[in-house]
Amino acid sequence: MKIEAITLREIRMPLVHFFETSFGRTTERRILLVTLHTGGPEGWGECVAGEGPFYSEESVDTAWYALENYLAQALLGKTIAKGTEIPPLLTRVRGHRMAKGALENAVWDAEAQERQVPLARLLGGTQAEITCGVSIGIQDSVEQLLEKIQTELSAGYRRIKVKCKPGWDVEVFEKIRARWPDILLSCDANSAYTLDQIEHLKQFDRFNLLMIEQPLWHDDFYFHAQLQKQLKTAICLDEAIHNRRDTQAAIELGACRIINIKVGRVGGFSEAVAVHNVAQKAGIPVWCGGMLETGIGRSHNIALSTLPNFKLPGDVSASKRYWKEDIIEPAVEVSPQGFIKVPEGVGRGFKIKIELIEKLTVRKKQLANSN
Ligand code: OSB
Ligand code: MG
Repeated sequence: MKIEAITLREIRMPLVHFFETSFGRTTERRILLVTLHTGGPEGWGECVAGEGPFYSEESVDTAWYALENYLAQALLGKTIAKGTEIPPLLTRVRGHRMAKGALENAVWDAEAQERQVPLARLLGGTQAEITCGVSIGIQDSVEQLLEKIQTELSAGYRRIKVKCKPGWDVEVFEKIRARWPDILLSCDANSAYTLDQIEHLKQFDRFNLLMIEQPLWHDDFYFHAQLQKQLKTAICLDEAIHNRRDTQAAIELGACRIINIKVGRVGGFSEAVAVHNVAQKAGIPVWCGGMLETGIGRSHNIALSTLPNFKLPGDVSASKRYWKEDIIEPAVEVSPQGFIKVPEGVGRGFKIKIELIEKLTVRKKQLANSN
């Protein structure tokens, strides 16, 4: 495919319900979408950067800056056969993984259409359905949290993950376990603790949690390894894993027993598959994380989750948990048993609702080579 032009656009979409983590509350998403114009099929990618640099260093605005000034320029006018050709073209720019991921994934999205295969198959996927969990943010009261958990269990979700932070942890887990002693339950701290709180963190072992996600610093393996030695509960790393080398280093150090893969956090599908492979070789299960994506990112997460070492339920859930109306059709749906059936059609398997996207667009820029 020849990359003839690239459109960057920002859309705004209010969340059905606010989402709160240890680093803050989101009520409306700003989402950067990338469209690749190739002469053939159009490729779409979603940048998962947040509104501010709180989950990682990136934000919608830094991603726009990197894409407009450097990353798009590296691809415009080039003829590309495969998504795997993209990372070497972008390595001159350091970091900006979420921006790079949006661009690379748009190439895979177009490539799957061009080759007339499902995106899941192009990535090497083998699973026909994926197992779904939910991530439930910090609520205004524990009662509200319990109500939300009840709703999600009734909808069929097979793993409940609750966000936690000091003051919203052990007492909350007590109440959850009192009502549901046996559900698959995990927690995500988004780096809310330090090693000084090790005695407190050891109390988490009482609740038979599937894992505790990123309890310590966002950029740390060493102290997570120390913590893991003293905890029965498996540590899962999210923020700290940026690539396959991090994966290997974290595993060799004993910093985690599980890895969360977010395709944007590692810079695109090529690196996500590489992280998956390193973990698989080491016998470490992975699962697919979420970043409050619209249907475009969601469809890409579904495709990635079909790889064989995605052995634990992911944070890939139904469109309606986040959006009144999603920007793809059909919307992503989860069966009453808690599975998403992977689309068998060509490409991402969901159509783009371009009219709706145009209505939601607050800025848009088409980039093309002048020669
Ligand atoms: O740490 O997994 C996280 C959302 C925003 C930023 C970080 C995280 C999350 C989630 C949401 O947990 C998962 C989802 O999209 O359902
Ligand atoms: Mg997380």
